[in-house]
Amino acid sequence: MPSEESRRPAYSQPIVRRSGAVKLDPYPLFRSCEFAKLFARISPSLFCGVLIAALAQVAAFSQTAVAPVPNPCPRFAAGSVVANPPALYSQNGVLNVEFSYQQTTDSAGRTLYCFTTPSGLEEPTLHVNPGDTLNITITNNTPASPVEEPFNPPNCGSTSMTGSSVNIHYHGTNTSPACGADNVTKTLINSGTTFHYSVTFPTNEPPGLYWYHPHVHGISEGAVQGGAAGALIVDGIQNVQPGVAELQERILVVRDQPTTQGLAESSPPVNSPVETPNLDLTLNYVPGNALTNVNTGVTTFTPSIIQMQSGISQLWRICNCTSDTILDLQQVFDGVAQTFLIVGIDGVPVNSQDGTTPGAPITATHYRMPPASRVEIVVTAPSPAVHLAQLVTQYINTGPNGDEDPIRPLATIQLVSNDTQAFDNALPVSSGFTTTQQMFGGLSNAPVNATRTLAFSENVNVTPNEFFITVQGQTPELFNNNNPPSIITTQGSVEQWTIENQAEENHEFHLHQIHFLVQSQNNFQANGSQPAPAITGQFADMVEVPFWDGNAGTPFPSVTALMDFRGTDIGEFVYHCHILGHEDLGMMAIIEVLPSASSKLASPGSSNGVRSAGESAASPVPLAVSADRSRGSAMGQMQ
Ligand SMILES: [Cu+2]
Repeated sequence: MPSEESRRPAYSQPIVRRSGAVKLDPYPLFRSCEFAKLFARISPSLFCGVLIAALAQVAAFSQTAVAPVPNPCPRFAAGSVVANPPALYSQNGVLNVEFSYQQTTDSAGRTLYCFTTPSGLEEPTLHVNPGDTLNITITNNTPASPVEEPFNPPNCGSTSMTGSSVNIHYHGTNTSPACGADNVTKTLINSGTTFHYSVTFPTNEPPGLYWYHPHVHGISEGAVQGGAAGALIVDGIQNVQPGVAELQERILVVRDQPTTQGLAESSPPVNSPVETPNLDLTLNYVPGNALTNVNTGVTTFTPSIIQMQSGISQLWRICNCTSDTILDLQQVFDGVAQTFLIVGIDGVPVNSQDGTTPGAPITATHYRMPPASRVEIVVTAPSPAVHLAQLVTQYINTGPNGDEDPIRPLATIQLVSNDTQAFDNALPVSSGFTTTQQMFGGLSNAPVNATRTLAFSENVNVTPNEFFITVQGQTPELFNNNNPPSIITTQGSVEQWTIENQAEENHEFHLHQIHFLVQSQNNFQANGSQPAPAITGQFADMVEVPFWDGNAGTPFPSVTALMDFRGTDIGEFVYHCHILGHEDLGMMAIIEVLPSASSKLASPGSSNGVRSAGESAASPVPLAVSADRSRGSAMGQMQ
């Protein structure tokens, strides 16, 4: 990485950076690759990534334990320049990775978690091509803790969940939910054990930004807040969005963590700037440094620094890799929201799946990001005449029971005359679009085999609160890994689901293994929310359903989507709210996709009528009154 002295800002920065702040260096080997610039005119990050991947392969893939690394989970100081994460690239169809899962405690007393390679790369961006296989050997090197919950057979890895168990979800990927692949319902990797993942990507996997993170029910929020999450990229977006070919790629991973002060968030929510956020944000591990004046209640932030050359356009691949925080991103120059081009949503190039043409970008001035969502945008650097250029997240009204997500700057854009940092380009030249890349092609015109209504609901009269996601007609039940499926469908089917929110806070719908086509966002305005821009008509794996206002006469907000089970993925997997604090407290359930060869058409869906958009929400799903986690009578209603 170039020294700070080599970077001369083209204009004065209004943000004072804390002098003398200690900057940790999480990526020593990656930086040692800077010599590559002396020898290679290709992207230094590409060169280094290939080198590192080659070294990893030379190290011989084995089932032996991955040793812990010293001084794990380093983080940057507030106000640091944002660097791309280190990156690993597949070679000859395979990417072999070794991860040590570790934890430490920082100076603010927060527990940090990380996936680190033996050479010290923390949460590297994992690059694969469609059709590639990603092999990860992971050893859980965190301290052991007592058993909390035995898992019924069939097991995958360890057999009982503990407070230090871990597994990995390959979020958004259309990969198998079998043990050893993208399985979270049965996979447990306990302290001192080693597990081998082999995840094969479909040959028509949409090229774009995905991510990986721990997904053990009950402790996923803490693990993701601790920082154990990284970007996963299926390369080739330029083949579907030719306009991005040869742009510099910047990977921006937004994470969240408790504030250093550990203050409780403002309650009830008030508008910025006089509010205390639920959680602090970090951008590529540079913290936002939320500091609240306890006398005035005013919170201030320290933006990180993104350096750009004036006049240049870049592809920003942004992951909301937070545990709980909703973002509403905007690029603001001297108070004016800038127009940017959206080229990908949740890993799928926009406007790319139906028809015979490559994708076409969508213009927007802001983009709403539920936790776990991704957006890929083309942005242009400010001109030298701009005094303050920032990437901000707008204030989010998450409802009376929701978290505090205030307006705050994520980064200040600093103009430099010569941007010498490593970018993340893997395939800078388009090799051409083919319709075989349309994994979800024709979905909007496919016959619908079943319709279902699902509801988010809460019981806020108990501590901790209980959170449910329930198929209409069933009894709300807290998630348990031993629960049977709540929905059974068949491979090859297309279903229309309406997910409604009966709670007075926002929830964020996620379904593993497949994407869905967002058809409509219903009753948002009636409850004081606005439909999210750009997402209707696109394929997503995350969608937000905002809060219900609590009035019996107001219809529940809902989202209607087409669920695509025509792919190869069969078996059991989950759907849930991706505010992980809600998921950990029960807001998750299991779906089973039977193989198409089965003669049993198990889908009962057509009996679950979809509430029309204008229908009054007169009869919310009753809240469960007990936390009985055994198989309840509700399961008898499934089939
Ligand atoms: Cu939720």
